Amino acid sequence: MTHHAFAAADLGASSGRVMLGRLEDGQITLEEMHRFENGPVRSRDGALHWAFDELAAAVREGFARALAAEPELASVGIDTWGVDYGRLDAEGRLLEQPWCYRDGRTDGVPERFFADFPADRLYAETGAQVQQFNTVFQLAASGAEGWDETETLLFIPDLLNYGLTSVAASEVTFASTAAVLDVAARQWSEAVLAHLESRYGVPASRVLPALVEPGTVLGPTADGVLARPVPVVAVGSHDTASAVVSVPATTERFAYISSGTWSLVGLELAAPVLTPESAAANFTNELGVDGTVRYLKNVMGLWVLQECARTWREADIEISWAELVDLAADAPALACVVDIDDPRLLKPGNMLGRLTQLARETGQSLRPDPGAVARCILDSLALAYRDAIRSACALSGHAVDVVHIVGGGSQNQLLCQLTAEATGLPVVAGPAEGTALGNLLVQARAVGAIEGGLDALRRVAIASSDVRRYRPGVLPIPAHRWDEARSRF
Ligand code: LFR
Repeated sequence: MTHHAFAAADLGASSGRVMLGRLEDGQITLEEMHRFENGPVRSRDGALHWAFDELAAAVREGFARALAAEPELASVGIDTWGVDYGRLDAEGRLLEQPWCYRDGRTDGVPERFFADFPADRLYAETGAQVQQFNTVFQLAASGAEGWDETETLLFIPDLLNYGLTSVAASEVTFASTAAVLDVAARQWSEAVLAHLESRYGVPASRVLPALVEPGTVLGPTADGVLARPVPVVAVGSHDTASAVVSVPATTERFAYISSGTWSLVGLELAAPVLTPESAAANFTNELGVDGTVRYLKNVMGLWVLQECARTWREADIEISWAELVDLAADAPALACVVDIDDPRLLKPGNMLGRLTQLARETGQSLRPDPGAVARCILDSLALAYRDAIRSACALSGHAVDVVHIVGGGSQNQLLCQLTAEATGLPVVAGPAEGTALGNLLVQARAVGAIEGGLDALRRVAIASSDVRRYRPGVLPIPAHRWDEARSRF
């Protein structure tokens, strides 16, 4: 049987990995080649940046190992978290380490931006949710400095691809997270680019490269990058776009949760929803593979618990992730719930204090022990998933009868069960490495090893994934208790 091999680099905001995928008999098996930490680095002046050169070296190292393990490696592809970018000079050198989207430089920027480019106009054009960290607001915050020296602006995966191939291109699923695309046309928005130039001195139309759709073969790795040239595929280079490809769905009537640092909760649609109601609910229309739209909401995700765990570690309270989830399972249900999407939870720092404050503002009290805190976060996440799925269906007119959870969070059995309980829908959890799998699937098709549309890719995803099923009504938490909990904030 013919076998093909590909390597996927998947970089999240808290860790990165390079996975080798072997495709044989319609099934992909994954083998981890490299795993590394990631996280914003605080400079002396307090600003948050990414250590880009280290990330690029780690990706290269992972690809080198994959090529050593599979000398016939057919291609490589990269996906990363959204919105962030770097600026290159005429020699292709980075002008500065890329800013991290959690930096405070965009505080208050959306409000100022909307004073002369109204929010409803931006939504009608780009379909993008308002998150203060969207690239458009980062660019508005960046000031006019450095643009004369800037030859090209590339988003993080495009920047990594450029380092491998010397080809500058902007992959469209990622570009759609920036709020600078005409989302219906899948092209740069002339209106938004012109505004960035005239109002903020950011020469966006000069520095942004041509857009490419996922599945485009950018070219071989440049001489000396790997032991031999290997084709580089622009995959669904926004991590969520790759994750959605991997959803092992058998019908179109599904909602998904891509669960990691963030939880991205939504639907796959054929066209964007650009209504004022959708704007008011702050749903985003990000672009997906094969002309699809990822109609979704950012829910703050396991980030909040990750930050609490970090604080406990710093205070020498050693609790593993599994222990935390066990403690949460034993804690009382819905004792304290908060609006997990409160913007105050976005930045690193004293999460426990902020959760306590959110509880207090809504007349509740949060017990400070790890089990109660973890339970508060997981219950609050499940409530947020319920809201997001219900609103997405109502706003788009697309009905669902199952929720798919992909990504690392699909291994959190308590959260999966709570999601089934809160939504009243069956949950299918897995694959845990969905993003890497989706990345590999798009590569496999780009080099001709799989033929067909998203349904063909998903057949391979189904054959390749171990899933676990959860049905509602297993825990003693009746529906009215979720309604009551939701009414507290
Ligand atoms: C998830 C993700 C989200 C994006 C956030 C910030 O990893 O890519 O989709 O909104 O990170 O970039």
